[in-house]
Order: sequence, then structure tokens, then C-alpha cells
Amino acid sequence: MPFQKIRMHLVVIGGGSVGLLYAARLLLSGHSVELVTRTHVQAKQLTAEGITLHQLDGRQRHTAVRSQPLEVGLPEADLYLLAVKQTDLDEILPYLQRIPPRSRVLALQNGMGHYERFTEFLDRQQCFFASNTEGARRLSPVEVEHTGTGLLRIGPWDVQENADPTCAAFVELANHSGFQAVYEQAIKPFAWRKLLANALINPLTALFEIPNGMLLESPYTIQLMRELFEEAASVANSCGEKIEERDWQEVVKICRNTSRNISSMLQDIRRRNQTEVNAINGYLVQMGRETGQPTPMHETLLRAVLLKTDMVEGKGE
Ligand code: KPL
Repeated sequence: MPFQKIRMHLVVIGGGSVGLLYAARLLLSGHSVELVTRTHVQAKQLTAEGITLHQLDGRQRHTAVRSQPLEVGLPEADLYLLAVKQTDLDEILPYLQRIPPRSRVLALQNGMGHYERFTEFLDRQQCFFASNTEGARRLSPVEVEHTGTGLLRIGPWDVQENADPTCAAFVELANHSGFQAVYEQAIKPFAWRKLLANALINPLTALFEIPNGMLLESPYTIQLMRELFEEAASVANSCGEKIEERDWQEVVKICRNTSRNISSMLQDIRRRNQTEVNAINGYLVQMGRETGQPTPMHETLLRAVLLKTDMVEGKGE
């Protein structure tokens, strides 16, 4: 389907790094996008000032954007891009319950456990999931830096033979807007692999306070990542996801491609926000318990990140 013929209205929910990046690039390519934020202040600022995007090539681009706060409700859309963290889902999901049956929701969360929560509020055929490895950093409520290229995989959680027309059309729009996007028959296997990457990169960068690429600069951190990978792979394997050597190479590649990125977990800690560690390392620990796979290293990381979050809490920006 050529993108010129695709007319769809998109609503991005979430004014964090991923939400701002997607909204800006889609708008700059001429697509119809509104941005819903969790706070009044950010919505007002975005409507007044637009979004400034710092591109990978060093250029800055600016776009106007229509924005409103979540509490006003959700505008109608063909597709909602849900770019909030796992920890914010409780607040957002009840709003999605009211969307028309023809609308689709694309969940861009890291970690696992959200699939079940989505299906409590929406029909299964409305829920789509993404595995996104694009790097972005929010510089201010109206400014975002694109810090690394990645791949956006979109699809239903479990295998569905026929592609959903709305999500397939969005894949075209995303590619036209400079993202590398693909439609997959099922996202679950990719979500597991992304979980592995996040379970290694995010807590280590958050604890050491370093950009992603620095993890590859020392043999000690590489060895630590490798051991964490093997522990996580055993859990994945016992949950029916066959993890292979090339999946380790993929984690290293994500780290390299987003080398300048400040991981979302480190960004959260710096902003004194809750992190997604429970949905990432916590999920691995829980699945390890359920399947009889020991996860001492992920458990230690989980505790260390929760402790660090507690230590910085209240000293906020
Ligand atoms: O998903 C990410 C995150 O920071 O949450 C990666 C891909 C690791 C980029 O930083």
C-alpha cells in the first residue's frame, strides 16, 4: 500500500523520550498526529512551543504539535501509540477502554507482563505490541534527541495469520518517516529478546551511571553482561523461548547502536521516577521462580536498582 494513499490519524500517548521522538518524526513527514501527555503543563508547553528534534545528523528540526492532557480524555484515532512506561499503565488503561472498536492500540513498553493487562481493558484484536530499539533522550518537555537507530517491530502478541490493516498501514507510515519498521506475525518472541537486552543494559547503565556504549568498553562489564545473559536465557528457555548465541550478538549490537544513549532506566533514576525494573529483571526473577531456574544475579540487580531508586527519591529535580 503506497503511503500517499494512507490517511490515518495517530494519537501518541506519553510525552517522554519515545513519545516525543515518534510524534516529531511522524509530524515532520506530514502525518496527522496529536500528542496526549500526563500533565497539563507539558501539553500547554507543547501546544505553545511545538517539539524540537535533535537529529542523528546533528541538525535540529522543529514542528508544531496539537497536545492535550490525558485527563481531558483521548481524542479519536485510528491508532494510539502508547509510549508510556509500564509503571504508568494503571493510570492510562482505563481511558483506552472507551476507544471505538475500530481503533487499534500499539503498546511500546519495555519489559513483560503488560500483554495480560491490556487484554483486561481492550478486545484482543485491538491490542498490538512493539519491540522498539530506537534510542532517544528527552532534553526537556518539548525537546528530544535521537540518539541511535534501531528497529521497530509491530504485531499481535501471539501468531495471527492475517496482518491487521491499520497496523500494517502504520508500518508504511513509520518507514516513510525514517523509522525502520516491520510487521511481524507475533511479537512475543521479539519481546523476550528485547527483555534480555533491557535486563542487561538498563540496570547496569543505571547503577554505573554510564551511557549504553560504555558497557562494551571494559572486559568486566562484558563478562557481567554475558553471565546475566546466560541466567536470563535459561529462564527464557524454560518458558519455551529458545535463546541462541545470535541473541547475545543482538544484545551487543543494540548496545553498540545506542552507544550514546542514556538508557530509560538511568533517565528515570536521574529524574527521580519509578523505573521499569520490576517488569524487566523482576519479571525474569518471577518466571525463574515459577520454572525452577535460579536467578541470583538478576535478583541482586533488581534489589540494587530498587535501593538506588529509594536513595534518590525525594532529592528530586
Ligand atoms: O530500550 C532501551 C532503553 O533504554 O530502555 C535501549 C534499547 C536499551 C536503549 O537505551
